[in-house]
Amino acid sequence: MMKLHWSPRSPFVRKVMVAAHELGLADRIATVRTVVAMSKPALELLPENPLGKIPTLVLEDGTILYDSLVIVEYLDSLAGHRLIPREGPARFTELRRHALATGFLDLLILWRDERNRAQPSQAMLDAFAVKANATLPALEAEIGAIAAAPVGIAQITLAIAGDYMDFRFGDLGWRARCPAFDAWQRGFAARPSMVATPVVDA
Ligand SMILES: N[C@@H](CCC(=O)N[C@@H](CS)C(=O)NCC(=O)O)C(=O)O
Repeated sequence: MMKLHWSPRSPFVRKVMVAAHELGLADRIATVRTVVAMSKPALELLPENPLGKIPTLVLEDGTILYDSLVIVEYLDSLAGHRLIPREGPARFTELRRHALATGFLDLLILWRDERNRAQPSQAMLDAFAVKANATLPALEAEIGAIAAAPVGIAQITLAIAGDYMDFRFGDLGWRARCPAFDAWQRGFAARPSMVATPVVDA
């Protein structure tokens, strides 16, 4: 079995688990609950990942892989490259769309961290809002093309970002602002891979 440092709250861990379900590899991964916090490094994780981040995957031969994209590339290579095209323009379009979706998740996590601080920086809060207000319309504009592509790491990450906004950023009102993204995301969220990996505060 492979071992995955895991948490039910982490959208990046969820990327790996949704990919594993899509690829039929979920039963080869044993999950280990690993508690991380930006302000409180998980010391027991540092020997395996000095950045102290999850997901971190340990293969049967002891090889360690991070971050989420590298892990998904690895799983995808086991299953015949179904989530990330192997080459050509489709590969770079998929990776660029993934970068937008995962970068948006990074932004949301940093934003949440800032706003939970005792004395948040207004400049930072404003900067996060400016970027979110640019990203949501960009996603709404591209969702038709993204939805027309095969299921891949970009769609997976985007659907997870939608659920993450529901989970932590109800005040963004993203579903009302992005009706096409909303409709597509509801459909994707019904896939068994998404249903099997709910994000919960546990
Ligand atoms: N780029 C990384 C991001 C992973 C990440 O930020 N994970 C969070 C949990 S959602 C974490 O481990 N945070 C702990 C920390 O930053 O110290 C990936 O895609 O795997």
